[in-house]
Amino acid sequence: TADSKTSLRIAIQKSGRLTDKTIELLKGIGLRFDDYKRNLMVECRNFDVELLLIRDDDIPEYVQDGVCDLGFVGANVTAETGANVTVLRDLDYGVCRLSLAARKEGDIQTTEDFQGKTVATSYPKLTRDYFEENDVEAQIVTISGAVEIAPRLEVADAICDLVSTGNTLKANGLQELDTILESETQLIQTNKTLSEGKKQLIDKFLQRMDGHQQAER
Ligand code: PRT
Ligand code: ZN
Repeated sequence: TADSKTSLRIAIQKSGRLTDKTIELLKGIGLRFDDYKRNLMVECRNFDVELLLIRDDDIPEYVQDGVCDLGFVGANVTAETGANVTVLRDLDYGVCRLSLAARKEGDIQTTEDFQGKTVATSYPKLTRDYFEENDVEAQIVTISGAVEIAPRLEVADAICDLVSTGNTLKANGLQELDTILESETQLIQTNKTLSEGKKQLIDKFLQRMDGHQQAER
């Protein structure tokens, strides 16, 4: 039907650190839906919204391409993918930073010390950009998980990874050096042309979100 075509499609992380908070937020602003854990796509019962549950890495590109109109995703992921999207809101969860770290009391202490060294990361683009800006030639080793053990395995001299409490670095004998990016969860919107119907739905959605955010304070 014409109605189902105007449904807002919102991408959220299927299963991970952002999932519970995002679901909580959506329920908090009055959206009703069920069984999101088992499905890739979930329709809201009382709002013209369907949720697409996917890996966080895919969210910025889905929103960029207009497959989804909105998405909830970490600023770190959007920055790494370099997706062309508009940030509508910065949210107060999923807060972390992308930082360089090296062995405590090792020979890497400053940015210049990275010259000629290897750095393991899941964020090759942001890491490469950082070294380029600082005129340091470091070799980037891209790995998808457990980056913090790379120095011990001698896969790399240092790492560039997300940090929140700093406990993971500490537990692995690593010392946080420079921060490349401060991150939090963001609500992003596609830059593709939207129908009037969708624009109105987004306005309504944002009004509810902002009202909810205020009520929480
Ligand atoms: O399966 P999918 O691809 O969707 O999930 P994922 O495994 O890629 O991501 P997930 O769920 O681990 O994280 C989702 C998002 O949460 C990230 O993209 C960030 O925006 C945000 N976030 C916030 C974090 C952290 N804090 C965080 N601490 N993501 C990861 N970490 C990891 C970090 O990589 C390191 O291993 O936690 C460890 C460090 O934590 P501390 O507290 O010891 O410093
Ligand atoms: Zn991911």
